[in-house]
Amino acid sequence: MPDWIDHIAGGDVRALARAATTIENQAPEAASLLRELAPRAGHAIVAGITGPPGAGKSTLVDALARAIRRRGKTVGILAVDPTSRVSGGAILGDRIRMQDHHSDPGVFIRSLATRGASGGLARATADLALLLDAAGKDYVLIETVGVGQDEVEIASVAAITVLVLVPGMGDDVQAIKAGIMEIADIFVINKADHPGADRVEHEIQALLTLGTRPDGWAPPIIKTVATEAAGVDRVLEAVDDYAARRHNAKSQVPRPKSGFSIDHLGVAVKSIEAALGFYEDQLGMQVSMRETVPHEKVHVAMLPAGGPRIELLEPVDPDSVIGRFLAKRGEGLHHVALRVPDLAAAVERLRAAGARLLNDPQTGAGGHRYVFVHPASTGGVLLELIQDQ
Ligand SMILES: Nc1nc2c(ncn2[C@@H]2O[C@H](COP(=O)(O)OP(=O)(O)O)[C@@H](O)[C@H]2O)c(=O)[nH]1
Ligand SMILES: [Mg+2]
Repeated sequence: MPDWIDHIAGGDVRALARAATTIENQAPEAASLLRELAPRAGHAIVAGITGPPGAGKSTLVDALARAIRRRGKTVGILAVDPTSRVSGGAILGDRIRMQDHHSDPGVFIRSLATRGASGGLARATADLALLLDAAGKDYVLIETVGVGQDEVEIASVAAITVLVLVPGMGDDVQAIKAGIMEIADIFVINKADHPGADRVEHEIQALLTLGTRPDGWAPPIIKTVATEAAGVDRVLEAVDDYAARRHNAKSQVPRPKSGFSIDHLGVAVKSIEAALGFYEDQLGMQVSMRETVPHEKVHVAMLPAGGPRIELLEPVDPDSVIGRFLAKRGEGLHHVALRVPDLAAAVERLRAAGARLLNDPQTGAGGHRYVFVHPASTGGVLLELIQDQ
């Protein structure tokens, strides 16, 4: 196993292909493989490219891959088609089109089609994205057909969602699944060589004026002709911009500059997919972000709820903080995260009063300083204190 991991991380294409098959087939060694890979992931820019069939997603992904390679970066591509339940024909088409990348070790391509439940496909997509990330790919592009809830789920595996629309859809834009519209970080109007691109643009603009996003990001609308790679560099730049912004500002919600505020409620669950069956499907909330935090061995899904968020936490490994919590206490509220105006002062006061701090203030992945306070000191709930910025 350690050899295999080294080969994967070292960019060995055959080791990577074998690992992808192992994960896709949920072979017995898949779980331990993912466990070993998780700490190496977290560097790739993971973007979902979604939209209706025939919009030009594959063509765009192909052009993006070329643009990425021209910049000397590497890319993994996952073509996920939940609609090809029977024929798998669309996927085959993608394979053929992308064949000329095959001699390039800097491009890795996998197609996935539905085998069982949609949750299973989303899980497999997430796991393969983690693999490609851990294998050192600079970008992971996930192509999915965007027509229903399954696809929203798959798209939400990605940190960035690019929604591809085409002219002639003007009237349909309103009708497009609201869920998909809402998760779009970047709008692409492909086939801009066809008449009607301006009209779709206006429709999207009109929708965007209906509200502002809590993170302040104004989704750009970019016209492309993917077959000629026109506008594709702008799409890649927008992806980079959004990735950089997310990286710099993990805390996306504007908050009062003084006083305390709830940042999130951490809920430990056995399966994020299963929990989203409630929060998304039944309740109608929308995941804003999903990621895996390798050093904490946890999958995270964020559900915005006004300013604060509900943070679903699924262990990557039973031998982890959340894994152990589940074993001991079962599913439920794991912690409350509170933003404080002055973390250093709060820590000083708490220490002086004899409160049990679980760590010295440290800096998290998003650059924020935080400390955990033991439930014994807080009235029974694990409390995370985060320095408000
Ligand atoms: N005219 C025109 N055709 C395009 C453009 N992009 C893709 N196509 C064509 O549209 C068809 C569907 O493209 P494809 O990438 O397979 O769409 P997907 O189903 O969204 O992956 C193919 O015949 C492409 O050559 C474009 O910008 N302009
Ligand atoms: Mg396609």
